[in-house]
Amino acid sequence: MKIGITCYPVYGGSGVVATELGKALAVRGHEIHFIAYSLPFRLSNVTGNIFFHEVNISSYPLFEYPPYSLALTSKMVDVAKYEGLDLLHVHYAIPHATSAVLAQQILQQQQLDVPVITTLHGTDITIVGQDPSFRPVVNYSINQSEGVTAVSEYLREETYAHFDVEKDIEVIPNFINTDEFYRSDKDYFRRALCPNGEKVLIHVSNFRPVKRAQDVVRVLHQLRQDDLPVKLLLVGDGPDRMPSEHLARELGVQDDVRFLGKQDPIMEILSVADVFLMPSGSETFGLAGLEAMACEVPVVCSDIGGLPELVQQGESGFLCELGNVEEMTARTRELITDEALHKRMAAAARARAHDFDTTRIVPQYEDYYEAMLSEGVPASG
Ligand code: GMT
Repeated sequence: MKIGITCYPVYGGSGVVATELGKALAVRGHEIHFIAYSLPFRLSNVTGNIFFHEVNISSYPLFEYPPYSLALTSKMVDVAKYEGLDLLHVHYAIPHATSAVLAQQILQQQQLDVPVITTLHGTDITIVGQDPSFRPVVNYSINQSEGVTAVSEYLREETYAHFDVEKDIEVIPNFINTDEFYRSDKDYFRRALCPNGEKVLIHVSNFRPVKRAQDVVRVLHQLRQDDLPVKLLLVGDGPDRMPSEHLARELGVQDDVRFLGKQDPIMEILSVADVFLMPSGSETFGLAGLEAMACEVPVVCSDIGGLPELVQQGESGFLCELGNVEEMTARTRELITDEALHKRMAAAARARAHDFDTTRIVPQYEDYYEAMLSEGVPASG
């Protein structure tokens, strides 16, 4: 198949999933055309049957807000027509689904049928998509897509609860290539970070308020109050980074926290960690948690959203009441002080990651594409 994929190419889970999907589909013989405003960050080079089409936006004095969605639509039309795409698969509804639906309608006028599949990822449904300034457009774009997938059961139910969607939403969970993503020996890095053999907690996010990064600093503080030898690595950047830095200083734990900023070699960093902390207020799947689990790092997270579909309570991690720092601290303490428990849960985390291996999940997308193509594109309107 010739598949057009659109995603946010920057730091973020939906872009990672879209990119890894494109790479895995290319390995399976499909021709993949990424359409985005820059090269997706996990797609370092474009080779063989993977192509990249950059969306350029012309500036014009009238455009206080350059219309990216329209430039994207035009690029989709162009690529679909001249590369002969079989379908467009867009990740994150805003504005990708809308651009794709419009592109499809333009192509239909030229007697070209290019079905649109929209994968819903998270805040496109749970937060920003529900804002009155977007909701009618998101609703329309979901309904006009031939196929709609969601990354968890939770997200599927949220979509039905908050939007007027009647069509079936297929749940296809996120995935990871466990052959390429695994814990490796990074002892020199660990010794440099923890010269006295301290345990390592890690948090990876884009530091938006929904990630509750300050709770992670509070967990560290409580553990240090008990004199537990522990360090905290914070990976990523965003609006809550500075408040988290301030909090670390205010609580006097700044020497035990390292803010690493945005990092690409995430597997190497996860390889020195003992516990992954994810106190999020909303999380439809928790891809960062899956990456940690693939590196044998048990997850201590909020018991919300799609996280219970990923983390098995007491086996591969601990699900805690949202915002309950004491509970998260207690669970983390158990993991860093009980070697046998940690060993068992680290192995269970890796085993759980295998359940979401690329080889199990990517064929589900292929089957879904084939079903969409064989059913044909219904006439619009
Ligand atoms: O929806 C977002 O906030 C952004 C999105 C992203 O691009 O990182 O994250 C969501 O999609 C990820 C990939 O499917 C999921 O693993 C994340 O749980 C989800 N984030 C939230 O629901 C907050």
